Amino acid sequence: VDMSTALGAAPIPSPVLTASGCSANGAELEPFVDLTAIGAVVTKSVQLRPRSGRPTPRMAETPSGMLNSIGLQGPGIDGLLADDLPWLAERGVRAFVSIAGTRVEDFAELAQRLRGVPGVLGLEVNISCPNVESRGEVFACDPVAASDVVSAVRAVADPAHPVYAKLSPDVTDIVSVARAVTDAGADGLSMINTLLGLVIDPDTMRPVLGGVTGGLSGPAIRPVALRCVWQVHRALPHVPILGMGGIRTGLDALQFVLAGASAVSVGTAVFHDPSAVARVHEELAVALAQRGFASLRDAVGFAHREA
Ligand code: RRO
Repeated sequence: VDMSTALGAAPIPSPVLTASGCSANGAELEPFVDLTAIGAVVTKSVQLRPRSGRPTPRMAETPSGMLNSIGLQGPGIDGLLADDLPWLAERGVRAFVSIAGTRVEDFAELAQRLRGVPGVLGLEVNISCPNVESRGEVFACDPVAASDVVSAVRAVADPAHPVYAKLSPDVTDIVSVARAVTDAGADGLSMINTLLGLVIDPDTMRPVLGGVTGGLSGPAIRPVALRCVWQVHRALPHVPILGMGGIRTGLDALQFVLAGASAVSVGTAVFHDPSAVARVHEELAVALAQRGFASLRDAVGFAHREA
C-alpha cells in the first residue's frame, strides 16, 4: 500500500505523526521508533517566552481518558530553535511546529522566527489550548478571532510551510470555524484539541488538577473527534485534515481516514505504548490492504461515498 500523503503541499512518506504536547518533541520516542520514518514529529506548542505552566498536579488519568492542565509549559521559541529543532534536524526528522500565543502578533512573530529553519516542514497554529486564563483567549471558539490569527500567520510564514489551524471541539459549530480559517488562508486543519473537562477526588473532595479544569484526551474523545472530521470534510472536501483524538490502533486511524483525514496524529496512546506511532502506521497499512486499497489517498473520505 502506498502510504505517502502530504501536509498541504509538503509530501510525507507516512500519514502517522506524533501529536503536539506528547513525547517530549520526539526525544522520548527515539529508543522505540524510527522517527525519520514517521510523517513528522509535531512539537509541543511553543510561545515567544519560556513558561512554567499551571500548578501541579497537572495530569490525571481517568477511566475515560487523560486530563491535562499543563498550561503551555515550555522553553519558548529561543530554546526550541537552539535545542529541540536542531536535535530533530540532525537526525533527519521532519518537524511540524505548533505555535501558540495570547495575541495575534505573538503568533505572527513565531511564524516569522520559523522561516527557513532546517527540518521544519510546516506550522500547526494552536488556537485551541483549553488551559488558558479565560475562554476569551481560546481563539478557535470564535470564527473571527480564529481567522485573524491564521491570516496574520499565513502572511508572514515561510511560503514553503503549510499552515494548519488546530481547532477546538468546544464549539457549537466547528464547520463555521473551519470555513473561517480556511477562508483566511489555512492550508489545512488539525482536529481536535482536547475537550475541557474536570475530575474531583472523592477522598479530598477537591479538584484533582492544580489548574482545576483540564483538557480530556484519549479514547473518550475519539467519537467526538471523528464526528468533527466527518462534518468538516463533508462541508470542505478539498481542505486537508490532520485527524487526532484517541487514536490507539490502525483501525482507529482508518476511521479518521475514511471520515476525511489525509493524516493522523497519535498522542495519548504513546503513554502506554511508546511505539504506538510506528505500530499504528503498520496496522493502518494492513487494514487498507485488507480492504483492497492500493493507496492511502484512495481511502481518504471513502465513508462519504454512496454505497
Ligand atoms: O499546554 C497545555 O496545557 C495544553 C495545550 Br497548549 C493544548 O493545546 N491542549 C492541551 O490539552 N493542553
